[in-house]
Amino acid sequence: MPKQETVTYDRIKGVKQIPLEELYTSGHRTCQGCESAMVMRDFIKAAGPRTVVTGSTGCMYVANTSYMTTPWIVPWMHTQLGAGGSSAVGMAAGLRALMRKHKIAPEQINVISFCGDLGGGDMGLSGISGALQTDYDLLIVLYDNESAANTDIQATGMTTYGAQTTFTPPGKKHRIMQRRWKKNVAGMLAVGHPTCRYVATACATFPPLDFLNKVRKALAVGGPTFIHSFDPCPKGWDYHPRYSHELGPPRPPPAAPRGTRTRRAVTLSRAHRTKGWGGAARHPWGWTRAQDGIG
Ligand SMILES: Cc1ncc(C[n+]2csc(CCOP(=O)(O)OP(=O)(O)O)c2C)c(N)n1
Ligand code: SF4
Ligand SMILES: [Mg+2]
Repeated sequence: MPKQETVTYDRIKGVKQIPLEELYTSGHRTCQGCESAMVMRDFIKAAGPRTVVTGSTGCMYVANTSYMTTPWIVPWMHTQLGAGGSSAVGMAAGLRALMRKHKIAPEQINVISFCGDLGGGDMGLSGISGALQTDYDLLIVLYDNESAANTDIQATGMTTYGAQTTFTPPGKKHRIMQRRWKKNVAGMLAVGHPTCRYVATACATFPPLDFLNKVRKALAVGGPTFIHSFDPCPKGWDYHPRYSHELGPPRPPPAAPRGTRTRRAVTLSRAHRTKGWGGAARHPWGWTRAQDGIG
C-alpha cells in the first residue's frame, strides 16, 4: 500500500477564516430555515473539495436531489435508508483498494456519510456500529431533526419526550412513543466502540464555528468517527423559520426556588450567561402562532 498524503486541518479561529468556497450550493428544495441543510453546507465547507459524500434517504436526500438538480459540487451518492454505515465502509474500502492497486493517486480523500435520526439512529444503527468497528477513515454525520421529517413528521427513537408528531398526536390517548425518552445515540456509540476515534455532538449554527471545527477534528483524527448534530426543523417543530438559529443552543435550566443549592446540569455559553434569552417574552417557545405571523 503506497503511503498516503496526509492533510492537517487547521482550527478555524474566527469567521474570517471560514472557507468562502461553497460545495453545497443552490439547487435544493429544503424548507426555509432548515438547519439540516446548514449541516450539509457546513460539513462540506469544513472538509473541502477532496471529499466524497454518501447520504441515506430522508429530507437531505429527497429535498436535495429533485429531478435533474443537486446542490452538491462534490461526488455524492444516495444510499438506502438504513445504509449510512455500510455505504461509508464500502466507499472507504473501494478507495483504499484503488489506491493499493495504483489505479488512483494515494492521497487523503474524505469519506463522509450522513443519515437522519430514523435512518441512522433507528434503522441503520447496526450498520453504523459495524462501520465504527473498522479501521477505515470515515466520518458519519447523524443529522437529528427529531422526526422522520421527509415522510411528514413521524416520531422516531430520537424524538423528544411528549412531542407532537403524526404518530403521536395530541389528545387524551397517549401512545407508547409519546412517553419514551430520547435515545442517546452518541453516548451509546462512544461507550461501546473502542475503535471509534472521535465522537461529538454539535449544532450547526451555535456556538459559531463549533460544528465546523468538530468536523475538521474528526477528519484530522482519521479512522471511524461520528458526529451527532441537533437540527431544529421549522416544518416538523412548527415554529417560524427565523428562530432556527435560536432553538439550537442548549436552553438555560429553570431557575431553582430561592434558598435551594443547585449544580447546573448544562454549561451555558458566555453569551447566554451574560445576555440570557433577552427576556422570557422573547424566547421562541413562548411566542404564540399569531405573534409569529404564521397562520
Ligand atoms: C426501507 C425504507 N423504509 C421506509 C422508507 C420511507 N422513508 C423515506 S425517508 C423516511 C424518513 C427518514 O427519516 P430520517 O432518517 O429521520 O430523515 P429525515 O426525513 O428526518 O431527514 C422514510 C420512512 C424508505 N425510503 N425506505
Ligand atoms: S421538513 Fe425539516 S428537515 Fe426537512 S427540509 Fe424541511 S426544515 Fe429541513
Ligand atoms: Mg429525521
